[in-house]
Amino acid sequence: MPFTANRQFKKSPRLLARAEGMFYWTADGRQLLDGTAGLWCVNAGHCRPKIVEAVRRQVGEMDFAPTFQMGHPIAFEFAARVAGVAPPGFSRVFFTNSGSESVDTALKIALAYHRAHGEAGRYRLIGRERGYHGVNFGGMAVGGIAANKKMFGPGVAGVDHIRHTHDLSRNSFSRGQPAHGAEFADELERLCALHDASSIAAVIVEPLAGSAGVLVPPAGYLERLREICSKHGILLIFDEVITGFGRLGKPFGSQRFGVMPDLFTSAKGLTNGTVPMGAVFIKDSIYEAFMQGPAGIELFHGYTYSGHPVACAAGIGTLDTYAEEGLLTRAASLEKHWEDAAHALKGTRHVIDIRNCGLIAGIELEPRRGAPGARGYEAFVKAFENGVLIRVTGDTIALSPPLIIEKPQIDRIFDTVRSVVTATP
Ligand code: PXG
Repeated sequence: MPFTANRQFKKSPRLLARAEGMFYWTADGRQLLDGTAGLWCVNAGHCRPKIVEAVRRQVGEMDFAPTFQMGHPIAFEFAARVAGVAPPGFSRVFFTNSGSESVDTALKIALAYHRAHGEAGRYRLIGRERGYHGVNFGGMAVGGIAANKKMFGPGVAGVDHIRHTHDLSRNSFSRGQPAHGAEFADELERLCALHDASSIAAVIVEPLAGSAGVLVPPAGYLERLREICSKHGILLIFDEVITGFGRLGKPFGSQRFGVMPDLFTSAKGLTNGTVPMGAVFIKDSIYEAFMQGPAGIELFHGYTYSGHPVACAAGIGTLDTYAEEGLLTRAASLEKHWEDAAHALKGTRHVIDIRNCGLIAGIELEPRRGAPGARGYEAFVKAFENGVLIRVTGDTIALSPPLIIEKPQIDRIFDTVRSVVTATP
């Protein structure tokens, strides 16, 4: 099972059998309030009629069509629609089937772009400690979570990392962007000096690091990264698999933080989690550079299921739902209530930090001595038994509900977290 302790799970399985709106139902019929939008993906809530109907229609009309040297109208229709919600200047989209594939695709586009415009010597890829970019070889290499790498050998050559941005001693209990740490971006200058900037193709970061425990970028940090990348001709890639599609109160994290990358990845909220799909958004000038190259296939890359018709239909139904209900900006109107509810947990037993941005919160618990992760896992199990689905990564509780959530449901999530954490030894 994916990222699951199989033996532990099979002793007492947790099975979800049905979902609607803000709720799941377990196989034995218990209702659960969804505090995690599935796995950060069901931004419009579960089983929304427009999406269900669009998928149903498409699967009956054309189930699959070949994608190499062929196309189908709905893929172009969805590409145009989704580019319409992206920041200006990103009118080109490459479809994949997951966040991991989006990351590896974006890294390959970065390398191929430099070759296309005469800088084939740029081959290095820079990631960040505590970054999560999925599980394929490229994403694993630039990722910065040690446990994700340790079983799998040396991986991709030419990769280095800048330090993470977590700084509990200066920034604990920050509301929104922490005040300290813009200077952590200067590490990129150090790597430019070490490796020679002209060998570096791209830097990839999550605008807000999700899986590593909700690390909000310090004020000025992303601006600084952008500045250094521009200065040295390095492409900046934002991994927006979690931050995309309204999670931070704007359609994309780049818009929330006011810093534009050169490429960005997405998945999850792209189809509301209904059908697996990812997309890489590409700055127009990068696309144009490929179109100046020799005749033939400009980017030698693609998947059987790139732009799968049923996924595109789900995506169109998703965008319709987001638009009708204003969901790509709704988090902004709930953010104050969410932030206050989260920070009201300050002083709760075991809680050593609370972080928030948009409709995301991270509540860090002090690890139990000699058993890191145990306290977080027990809180998760207790919350599940109490009818609320939360997510833990190590000892940090990460909350990211569907963007249709109502204020009383926000209160219920944090009340439950308070009681289960308090009751955890
Ligand atoms: N990039 C980022 C930033 C992600 O968060 C991926 C890439 C990979 O996506 P796929 O679709 O290949 O899984 C992710 C995935 C969690 C959690 O609870 C986060 C993810 C997946 C599962 C659990 O933190 N993020």
